[in-house]
Amino acid sequence: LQHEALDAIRAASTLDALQAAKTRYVGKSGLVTRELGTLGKLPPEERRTRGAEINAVRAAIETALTERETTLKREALDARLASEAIDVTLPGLSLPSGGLHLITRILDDLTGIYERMGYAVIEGNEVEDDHHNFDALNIPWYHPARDLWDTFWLEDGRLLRTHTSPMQVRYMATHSAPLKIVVPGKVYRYEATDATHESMFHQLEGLVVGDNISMADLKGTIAEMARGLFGPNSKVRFQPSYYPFTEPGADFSVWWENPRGESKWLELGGCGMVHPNVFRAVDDLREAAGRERIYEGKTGFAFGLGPERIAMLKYGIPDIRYFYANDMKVLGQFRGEL
Ligand code: FA5
Repeated sequence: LQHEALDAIRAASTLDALQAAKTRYVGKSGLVTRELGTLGKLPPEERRTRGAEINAVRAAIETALTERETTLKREALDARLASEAIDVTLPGLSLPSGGLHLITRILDDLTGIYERMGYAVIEGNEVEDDHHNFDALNIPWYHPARDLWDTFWLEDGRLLRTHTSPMQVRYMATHSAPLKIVVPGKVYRYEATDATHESMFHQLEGLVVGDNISMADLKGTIAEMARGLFGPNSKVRFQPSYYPFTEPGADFSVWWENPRGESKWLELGGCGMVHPNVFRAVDDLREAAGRERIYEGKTGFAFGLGPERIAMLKYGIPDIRYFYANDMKVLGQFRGEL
């Protein structure tokens, strides 16, 4: 019996198997325990020697059990230590790092240039109403210029702003002059996309209102922005244009030389002197809200430009749709640029 038990103990390769062997031989109703139970039936002189014999067997089995248990436990621990070992000399995994989107960087650059000229940076809402996006900007519903801004209408009659100009109206309705603000943000147009047109893009609106503000101030401001964006030798050109909310209105371009030595006039956006009808509409809104009419008789200029345009020319990006296709191969090239 002792040989059989010791063999079984040696063969136990897991703690569970060892426990089974323990139960079989020295458990409550194990084989050795049962032998002890038979002692009572023996004559007293045999009982002593037989008892001593069985106890010796039992002790040998228990010693073997304890030893085997220690060995198995140490093996399990060794295996775990080996599998969980960390090699601190291996090089670490590098995590991919994020970066600001190219357009975010251009907008940050632009607002930085204007902040240094004393402008406040304001953000507006992308869901607008007809009145602020059109009527108050001197574009009544029957005005043909509405066709210039194809619109995404919402079911409740509101719309996605087609330009950042409604913030001119919103800001003046609640703030007094003199003022200098720029408004960066997303705008939406219901148009077919192509290499130079997206249905979602960005604008930076500028508005300055005070006394005796002139077209010369506007030109000087745009020239200063161009120097900030494209360097000290950049040149600006204004061409007459039409916007219902300006009189007169103009488009402005900058002379742009890229690092490859190419140069051309790059049209950046629209601008002009704020139309008296816009000031009147703002005063109407102020009056309706119980505020003073303060804008009639003021002068001011406004401009609106597209940062995607700037990025395309500055970095030679041939298609505006690259910006929002979320292709990391494209976007990743511009991390750390500017
Ligand atoms: C406007 O939206 C006027 N609100 C700008 C303005 C403000 C004029 C204040 C006068 C005073 P326009 O529709 O031209 O104007 O758009 C201005 C600029 O936005 C364009 O010069 C161009 O750079 C950009 N832009 C216009 N449409 C798109 C388009 N579909 N995709 C990308 N950029 C566009």
